[in-house]
Amino acid sequence: MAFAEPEGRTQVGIVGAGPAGLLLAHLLHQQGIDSVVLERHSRGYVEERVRAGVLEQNTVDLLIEADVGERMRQEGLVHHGIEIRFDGEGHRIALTELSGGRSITVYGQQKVVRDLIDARQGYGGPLHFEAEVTELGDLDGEQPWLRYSLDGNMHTLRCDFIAGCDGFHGVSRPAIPADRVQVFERAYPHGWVGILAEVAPSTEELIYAYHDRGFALHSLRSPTLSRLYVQCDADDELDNWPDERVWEELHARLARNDGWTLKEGPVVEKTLARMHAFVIEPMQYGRLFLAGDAAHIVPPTGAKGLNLAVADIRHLSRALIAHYKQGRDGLLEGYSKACLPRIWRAQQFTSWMTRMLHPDRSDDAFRKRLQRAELEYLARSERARMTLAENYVGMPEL
Ligand code: RFL
Ligand code: PHB
Repeated sequence: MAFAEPEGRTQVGIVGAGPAGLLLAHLLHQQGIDSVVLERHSRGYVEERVRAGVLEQNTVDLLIEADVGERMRQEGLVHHGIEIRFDGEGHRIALTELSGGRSITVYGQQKVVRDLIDARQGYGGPLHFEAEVTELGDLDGEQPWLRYSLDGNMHTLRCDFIAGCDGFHGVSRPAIPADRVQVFERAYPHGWVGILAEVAPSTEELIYAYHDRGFALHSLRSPTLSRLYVQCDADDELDNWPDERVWEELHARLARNDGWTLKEGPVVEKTLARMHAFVIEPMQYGRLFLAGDAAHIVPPTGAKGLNLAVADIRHLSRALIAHYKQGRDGLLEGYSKACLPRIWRAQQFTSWMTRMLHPDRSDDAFRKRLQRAELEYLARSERARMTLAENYVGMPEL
């Protein structure tokens, strides 16, 4: 490589300042390992981006262990159950009781991101915003490098390892030769229109609702902010969803026979997300390691995406620490193998939740009956609810 441009060096080059990249940088720093984080968007953008809200027990435990859980402990809402609603009736899944004492915490992803950025800036760790990585090279050599633009100039960074934490649309995954990996993919015919509304949540626990008009979800962010979603078609457009239509559908789909009502408030954010499942195997090539959405995507129905990203980083950080501290590379070599069982468990769980809760225009009468039988089984059987609960809170041993 002969680029006439400023060169830098670090131990681990990290592409992307989402939860995966930021957490990795933090865990490495705690062990004295250097890294540089490069993020193509501005700080304001990544801190404001509204996304996930449900943290599994494993995720919460890791953030606390890593000393970045203080605000989450104060502001996060610990939940012990969720509701599955259909035919105007609610059915509680007692998550904690059915999972041997585990719970979930509702805490916005952008707050996790903000806590990690604050921690990184607190000790002056290199973290560059508006720094877009355009190319990765020598991934199967001893000294991989990446090129990025910053302040109108191109730079190169030589690394021992590169962590591709740049989400589904990043540059890291496409840098792996296509014949060295296998891709597993499924497009769903559904999307979700999501809103953030300035109104006290109308529920204490999350509500997942099945309705002939489509799925709806009532989630929350704080005592004064509600997060709500309605199912739409995958090829739908946000323009087709003015606020009034979103509320109308939410009222209809979340209706309960006992007169429960949904409170409305000003909509402060609205997005449309299409559903997609994706896994790349293996999640590594030479000295490049993929983590989080760069390596896998799940539909949001099981609330797993962020939690899987954190679980990948748990493995990757341990593997890099073993390399630098003990000179042992077994964990690095086995990184992908260690992550994949959890990823496929989450794929199966979210695929099941998605199929059970989303009616599809192309469903025939037989499939509709199967869907109903599945929901009624959940309402009747504690064993069925236990299966949902242990998957939803996350399985500690995976
Ligand atoms: P991210 O968060 O996408 O971060 C990747 C970062 O990389 C940057 N980047 C680049 N930087 C430099 N150079 C380049 N060439 C770059 N290309 C990209 C991007 O700008 C970005 O900042 O990936 P990460 O860290 O892997 O985190 C994954 C999670 O964000 C994602 O899985 C979750 O948000 C998914 N998800 C949910 N997960 C949960 O666990 N629980 C939930 O309740 C939940 N709800 C959701 C969700 C995702 C949703 N959407 C919008 C897809 C609800 C929704 C609606
Ligand atoms: C959210 O609060 O944004 C949320 C909650 C549960 C999900 C997906 C998203 O399954």
